[in-house]
Amino acid sequence: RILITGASGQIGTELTALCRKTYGVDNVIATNVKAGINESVENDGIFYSMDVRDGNRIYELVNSHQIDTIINLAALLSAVGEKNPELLWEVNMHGLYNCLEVAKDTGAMVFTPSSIAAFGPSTPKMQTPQVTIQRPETIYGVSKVAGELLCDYYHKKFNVDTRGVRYPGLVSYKAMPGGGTTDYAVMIFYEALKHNAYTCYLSSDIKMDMMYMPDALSAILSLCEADGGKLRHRNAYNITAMSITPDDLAASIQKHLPDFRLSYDIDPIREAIARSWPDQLDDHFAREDWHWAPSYDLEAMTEDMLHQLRLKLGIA
Ligand code: VAH
Repeated sequence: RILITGASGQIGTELTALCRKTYGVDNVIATNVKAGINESVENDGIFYSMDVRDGNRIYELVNSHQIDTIINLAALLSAVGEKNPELLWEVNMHGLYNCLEVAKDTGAMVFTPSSIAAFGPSTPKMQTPQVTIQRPETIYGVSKVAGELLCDYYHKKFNVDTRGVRYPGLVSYKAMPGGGTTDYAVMIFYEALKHNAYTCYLSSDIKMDMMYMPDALSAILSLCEADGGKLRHRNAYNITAMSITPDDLAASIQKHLPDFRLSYDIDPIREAIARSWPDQLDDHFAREDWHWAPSYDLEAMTEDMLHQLRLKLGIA
């Protein structure tokens, strides 16, 4: 059985539904620090409100539900974390520590995502290697590097089966993003359909790795189902699907909405964070070790996002 933390977040909402469909509703225990966030997560299967800072509670649920896989998504993201570094450290680090401690005692696997935010300004920007300099300058990035190292430590020292990927920015239409630096890549679609215009808080030339949510979800299932003996890395594999700028995204939208206009009103904080991240990752280890292969490129993502959001927003 699978325990998901942060199940009502941008990734968690869709991962919970996919795991319930793939593995059976009764084999997925969804948890989130707060209830009342997402109807389907809370009503379409087993749900508990749970704070990952409460290690005993995690232990209780893992034991009582015979959990063999913990997917730990509970986290504060980059932009919101800069406003509350203490809370981020408690949730992102102590929450992960609690999951690893429970896994050490119960034998459960722990999947927890890292991010391109685990890299910093001194990291090579293009074809960013799997193993390279990691000196991030956000508390979120620090928690991601520390989390990667903590997971590798638990794997090496206590033989805990830890696995993870470094996510790029994630684009999706079901749940809203959680206060990251890449949220523009989601909001632009909502604004394009509602107002045929969007004012972006990042500069037009900021190139970052991005990925459509269906690919992000299949990466979790593929990596968790992979033969552990074939994994040359644990935390965390570089994965990417596209490397784009806000201008690239606007041009792709304009193929469907010719009059869409993108303007800029730079947010210096999120601009500085985005500029500190790589432009394009090298993800060949993931492609070789567990057959990572994204299905959506920019054009396919744009087409599906606009189609799905038209349905969601009731726009013709
Ligand atoms: C953020 N969406 O913006 C997250 C992600 C690569 C960025 O980690 O903080």
